[in-house]
Amino acid sequence: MDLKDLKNRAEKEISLAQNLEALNEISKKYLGKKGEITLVLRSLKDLPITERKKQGQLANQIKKQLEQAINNKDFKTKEDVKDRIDITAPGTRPLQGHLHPITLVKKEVEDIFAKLGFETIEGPEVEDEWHNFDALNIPKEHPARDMWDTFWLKEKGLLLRTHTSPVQVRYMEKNNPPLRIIVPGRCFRYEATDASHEINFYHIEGLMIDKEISASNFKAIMEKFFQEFFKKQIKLRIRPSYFPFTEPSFELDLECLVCGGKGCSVCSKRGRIEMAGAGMVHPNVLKAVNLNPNNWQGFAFGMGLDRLTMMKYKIDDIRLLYSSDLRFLRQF
Ligand code: FA5
Repeated sequence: MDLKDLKNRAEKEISLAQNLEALNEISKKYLGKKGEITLVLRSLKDLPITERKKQGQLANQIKKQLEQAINNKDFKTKEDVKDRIDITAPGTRPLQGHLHPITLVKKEVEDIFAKLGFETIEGPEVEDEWHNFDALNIPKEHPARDMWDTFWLKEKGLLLRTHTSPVQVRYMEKNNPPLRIIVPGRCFRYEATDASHEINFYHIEGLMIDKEISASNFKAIMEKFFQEFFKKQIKLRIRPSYFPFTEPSFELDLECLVCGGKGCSVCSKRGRIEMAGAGMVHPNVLKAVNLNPNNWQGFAFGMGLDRLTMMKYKIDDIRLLYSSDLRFLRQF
């Protein structure tokens, strides 16, 4: 038998096979029990020894080649290959969002104050004049109203709150001391923006009312908070200031951690940044919520949450926090 001819025929048939069924037929025809190659191999024994060896080698070689050609046969058209799903390929991760840096810091602040016994409270962003000003000892026409550039709403007497201090009043109206709360929240001011000022920013208000509370309680709580928050000793400065709803009033400055105290655009080259306004709650505020200032005292503070975030992550412009720039946000 002409083994080369057999090989050529088989290869041609394999290449023309359109489906698995046809291929199985070909396999049977050449390699099956009664297949052509099988028969050749079986008939070798009748050949003289030298011929047997030669034919045997060739027949085995052709058998292997045909088996390989059958195994490698691919019926897929080009279209099929394109659409084929490779289940072993590594998957692409679905895009997943994450918390904004201000939210991360807000949560951390809440956790630290919770350990110090402060409950987290919220209040409305649209406020009335009584809670934002009058009850905080800032009557109409009082020059102190100019301390906060206000977005007034068309509806009379309503505004976008300029600070979270009105929530102190709202809480004291409904709850009896002793009290320990913090109030994270959004504030709005009609002012020019720069590296450390936005028209929309966040405060964390703090209020502690009890018997025999003094400024040293405030200092101790703030020192503890900053140490926990920055995980290191931070230089604080408490200096006298003025707020109509506290007496005495302070301002709390932090060494600027963006420049390490050298001076930069965030701290206006001062090396320190103003983090919070604070003071001992004014007797008039306690009276406005029907508490007797002879029995109760306390401290309050309003801390800039954005600035805290900037110090923590060394962000050199507050406007980045509101830019929605994914290149910035993906770093957190
Ligand atoms: C107040 O708003 C007072 N309500 C704080 C207070 C509360 C005093 C309780 C006494 C008792 P002030 O306007 O200074 O204070 O704002 C407090 C902090 O908010 C500032 O120290 C600063 O860290 C931050 N802050 C103020 N204005 C802006 C702004 N435009 N952008 C970003 N952060 C600001």
